[in-house]
Amino acid sequence: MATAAHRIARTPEEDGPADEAALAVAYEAAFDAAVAADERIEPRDWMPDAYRATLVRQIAQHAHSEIIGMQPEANWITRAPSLRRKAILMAKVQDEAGHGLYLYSAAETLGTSRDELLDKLHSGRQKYSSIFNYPTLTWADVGAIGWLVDGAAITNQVPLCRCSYGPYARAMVRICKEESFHQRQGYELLLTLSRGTPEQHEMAQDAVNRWWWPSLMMFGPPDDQSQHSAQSMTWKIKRHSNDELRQRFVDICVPQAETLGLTLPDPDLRWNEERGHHDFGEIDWTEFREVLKGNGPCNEQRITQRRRAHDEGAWVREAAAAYAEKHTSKDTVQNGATRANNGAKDGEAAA
Ligand code: FAQ
Repeated sequence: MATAAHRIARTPEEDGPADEAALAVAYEAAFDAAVAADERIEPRDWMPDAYRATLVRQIAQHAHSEIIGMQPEANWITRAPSLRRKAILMAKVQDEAGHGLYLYSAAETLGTSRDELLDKLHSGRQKYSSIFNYPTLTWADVGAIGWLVDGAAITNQVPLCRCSYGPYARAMVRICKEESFHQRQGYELLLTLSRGTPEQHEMAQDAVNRWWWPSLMMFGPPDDQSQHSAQSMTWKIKRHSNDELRQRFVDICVPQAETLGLTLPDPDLRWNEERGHHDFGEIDWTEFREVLKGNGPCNEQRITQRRRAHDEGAWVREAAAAYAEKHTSKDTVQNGATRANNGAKDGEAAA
């Protein structure tokens, strides 16, 4: 079946001396038709420059969030209260590194390189999620991150599995499965604490008090201040607005908090029969903007640690590159030798 997608892989050069302006219009029309038909745009397809730039911006920010997000939880690996909890936490932190790698790979299909993206992160030219600029003060914070931060991430990311850009959408499928497991481990951890001693319960409540509002900020600015939402939704990169997803998250969390026996720190939180949703209090957008500007409690610590990890890992990257190079040349020599041998055998056979 001829789909709208078969048309955009050709480049102007392949099309010969045809009128370039007319071709540009045709490519754009084919791209719009593919998006409208809910087809996936793939790396070799023609796409508008602004669509490519938006994807690089969002995927890079997402990838950076995954790897910076390792830090607050890794802070507790050595102090996890049991071997079981330590093993679970190590696996989770490792998963986040894996998510970063899938996402950097997805960004690379758009013609950028991982080095370039990391350089932009390290020099402050690209963002990572505001949430990771808050400290993990107690063990209960590991639970609150799993329940609320991974929970918010899933709410935001499940619709991204239907993103119009193929490599990003496919990466999100696997990431969401893992995040869902992370969310449950956080929930189970908090439930254990909440049902434990009064001190443990208090620790769980304190963590929820500190992580609730920053988790709501993860969804981005309110719709009327979100500069990218409208265009990203037209391109079907985003499927829902920031406020829609934030509302969905609040509605999911309220009954979960009741089961946990914990209170969400918002006196204005109540069910609105008419809207069929929970009303909730005003988010402190000044705090959000300050964190984005670099003035959150841990911004400096996070980026310093990231730069240090990158510098200290230089020898690993060099060793891996040297190993790959050695194997490529060995393979080339071996393949050459095999071809020569085969040639000799052929020669013998011919003789
Ligand atoms: N933090 O016009 P919009 C995770 C920026 S992964 C920092 O609404 P957009 C896993 C935004 O970039 C968490 N910056 O933008 C995990 C833009 O600035 P720019 C990360 C924010 O793109 C769990 C400006 O504000 N998830 O947690 C934030 O349409 C546990 C205007 O905003 C993703 O990245 C923020 N919270 O919508 C790991 C999901 N919000 O770029 C470890 C993919 C907004 O013009 C442990 N991303 N900004 O300079 C998205 O869905 C979108 O990019 C939004 C923002 C929804 C974040």
